[in-house]
Amino acid sequence: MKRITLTRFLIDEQYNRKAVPADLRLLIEVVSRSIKAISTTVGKGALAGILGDAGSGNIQGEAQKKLDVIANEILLEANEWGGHLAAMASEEMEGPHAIPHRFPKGEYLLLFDPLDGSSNIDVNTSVGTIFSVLRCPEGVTTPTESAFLQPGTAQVCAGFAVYGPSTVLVLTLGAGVHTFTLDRELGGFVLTQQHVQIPADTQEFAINMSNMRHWEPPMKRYVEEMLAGKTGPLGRDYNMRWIASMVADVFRILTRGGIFMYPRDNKDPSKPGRLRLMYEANPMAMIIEQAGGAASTGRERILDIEPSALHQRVAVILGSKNEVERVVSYHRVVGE
Ligand code: AFP
Repeated sequence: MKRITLTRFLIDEQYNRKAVPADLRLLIEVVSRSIKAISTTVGKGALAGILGDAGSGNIQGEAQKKLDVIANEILLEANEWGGHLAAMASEEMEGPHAIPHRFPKGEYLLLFDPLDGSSNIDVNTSVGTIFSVLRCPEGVTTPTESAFLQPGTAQVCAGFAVYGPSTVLVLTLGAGVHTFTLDRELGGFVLTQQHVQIPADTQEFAINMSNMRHWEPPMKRYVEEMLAGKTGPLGRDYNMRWIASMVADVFRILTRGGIFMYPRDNKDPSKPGRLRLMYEANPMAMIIEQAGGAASTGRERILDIEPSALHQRVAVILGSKNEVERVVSYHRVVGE
């Protein structure tokens, strides 16, 4: 395949397909440069004295890793001066980050989980960055939290990076899912897959089984049926993978199919799930649907959820369409 850089791809989308306005193209280029910087930093590991806890906590009440804070800073500093953003929001910050008055503002809102899977960073397992782009509501010059509270269907762009054996950027602008691999010699992203399609069926599931006793009946039923294998009601054997980095599990599903589940559990009734809607579930749901998959809470399409808070959590069941639809059907069974 002729080597097409991310820049070339985006310019083609802008001029030939009219799929991406210039400001959005610039925003994506800046985010991709931030991802390169995070990839380089993550790659240094113990050599840079950046592993371990930062000694601080985030809005979620979780201990921050040094790299959580570093990745967040990289994204803020790279994106605040370019003139294409009205504000930013991050898993690592309580409220929106306003664009300093000395810089020009734009029409987009950028949301991100700067380092997803950070509990894996100290054990050298793949981590990543997840981002989502919304339009700032008309007439809003100083976006507060409410400006961000738009359903996932309002996203104009979604993407994530996996910092694995190679660094891969997965991107959708609403017309398919494409992947770009970082060429460290070139210093840029090169198109490696266009119009990714997820197989509708799968024999591979991803879930943290240690929570099984806390799940609701429909989830217990589904996992027990998969564990029953060929002689069970689903009539086939299943394999299991759980990397505990959503970016790595989702990238595998984009590559070979599968179903990823972080369901609602009764461990903490105040939390309807572990994953955050605005900067984890929504961007991943847009990507999965654009690749022909499905993404649900079990009871509703994730992209249709009307958000009520920037850091709200949600149950996530996403991946191969036919398997997700089976799980959703189990949640419709009365009394389950
Ligand atoms: P961290 O960023 O705190 O490591 O959480 C990662 C994550 O949000 C998501 O990437 C994983 O799929 C999920 O949590 C793993 O959760 P468990 O540690 O409960 O398996």
